[in-house]
Amino acid sequence: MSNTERTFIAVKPDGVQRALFPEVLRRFSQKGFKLVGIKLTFAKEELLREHYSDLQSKPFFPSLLSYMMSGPVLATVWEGKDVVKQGRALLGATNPLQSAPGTIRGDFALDMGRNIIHGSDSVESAEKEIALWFKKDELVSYKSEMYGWIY
Ligand code: RTP
Repeated sequence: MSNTERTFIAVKPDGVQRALFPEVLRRFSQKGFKLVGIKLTFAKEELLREHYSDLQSKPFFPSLLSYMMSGPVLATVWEGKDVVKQGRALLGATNPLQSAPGTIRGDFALDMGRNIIHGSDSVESAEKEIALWFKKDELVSYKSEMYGWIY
């Protein structure tokens, strides 16, 4: 794993409406990750169908789509060592009933259908999701002095 690994993290509409996005940005930044892309956007149905293509046959798929289109999403890309796995750990389990206190879902969510945040589950999904949500020129490369302290 290189220190330039990237992941896609999206604060879902409930997380934006509940003003939890500063907390998400704080947790990822303070863990040591570098923000390389960010935008507030209304997700289009076509994009969400692609993003959640593996869930299309699930009974909750239509409600998942309406939830994700119910308000703006804060789409972000983070960079750093093992960021995909570390990001999933910061999020906590998908079902808030199983997400440990101290994780984002464990601290702020009660319901699987309102679980605040999405994070890529593998390096491959991260690459696919980043390309789906961001244009290349919306991602920023820059040197962060904090890396000298963290690694
Ligand atoms: P995410 O993609 O949002 O990070 O979640 P995940 O990988 O941890 O979970 P996944 O199985 O991919 O599910 C995607 C999102 O669908 C909603 N969901 N609802 N039984 C249900 O009602 C149900 N199961 C999943 C959740 O919002 C979940 O995050």
